[in-house]
Amino acid sequence: MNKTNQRMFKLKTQSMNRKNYVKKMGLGVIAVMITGLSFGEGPENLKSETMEKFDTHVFPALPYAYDALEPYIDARTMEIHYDRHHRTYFNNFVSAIKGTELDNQSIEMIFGSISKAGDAVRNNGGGFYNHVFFWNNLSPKTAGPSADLLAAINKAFDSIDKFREAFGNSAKTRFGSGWAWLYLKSDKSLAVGSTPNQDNTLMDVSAIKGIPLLTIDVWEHAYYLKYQNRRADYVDAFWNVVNWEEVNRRYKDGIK
Ligand code: MN3
Repeated sequence: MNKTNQRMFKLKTQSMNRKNYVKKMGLGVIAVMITGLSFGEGPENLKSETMEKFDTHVFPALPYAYDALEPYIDARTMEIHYDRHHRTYFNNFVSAIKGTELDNQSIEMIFGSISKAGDAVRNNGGGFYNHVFFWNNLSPKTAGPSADLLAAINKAFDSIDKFREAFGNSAKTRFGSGWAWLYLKSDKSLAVGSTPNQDNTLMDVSAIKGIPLLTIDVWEHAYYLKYQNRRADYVDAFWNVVNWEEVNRRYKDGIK
C-alpha cells in the first residue's frame, strides 16, 4: 500500500471508528471506570479521547509507511510485525469473541474482566490492542514531553534521564516476551513496569494497573531481524522514534 492509499485508508478507518464509537453506548461505562464521569453523560461528552482509537472489529492502518522509522526500526520488521503478527492477533481475537457476549463490548471493557474471558481472548485481544497502541506511540518525528508531563516525570523519577533509564530497564529485564509501560496509576501519578506475553495495564489480571501512556514491544519478533539478541540496543534506539505528541495527549486525557 503506498503512502496516499495508506492515508486514505486511515481516514476511512477513523471515520468508521467514530461512527461505531458513537453507537457504542457501552463506552459510557468505560468512561466511568477510567475517568470517573457520571452515568448521565453520553458518549458525545466523553472526555477520554483515548478510548475512541480502538474498535474491536477494525484492523487499523499503520499510521506511516513501513520504512518510516528507519534506521531505528527496519521496514522488513515493520511489515512482518504489522501485516502478519498484528493481523493474526486481530483475526484470532475477532474469532474468539464472535457470537459471545463480548462481541458488543469495547476492548477496554473486555480487559476489565479478562480473567473471565479465557486465554484466547486474553492473548489475542491483548495482542490486537497493544500493537495498535504501539504503532500510535511511534513516529518518525519525535519531540519531547509537554511541560505538564515533564513535571509529572520529574516528580516520579527525578529527571527525564532517570525516567528513560527506569522505563528502559523494565523493557530490558522483562524475562521472555512482553511489554514495558509508562502508565498512570489510580492516584494519577506516573509509574513504569512491564507485563508478560500480551497482557497490559488495563487487564484485571495484571500485576501493574492503570491508564497506559507509552509502551514498547519486547517480543523478539519486534527486533530480532535487525538487532538479533541485542534487545538493549533496540530499546535504546526506541527513543529516537517516540511519538511524544501521542504520549502528551494520552497524559492530558488520562489526568482529567
Ligand atoms: Mn509484537
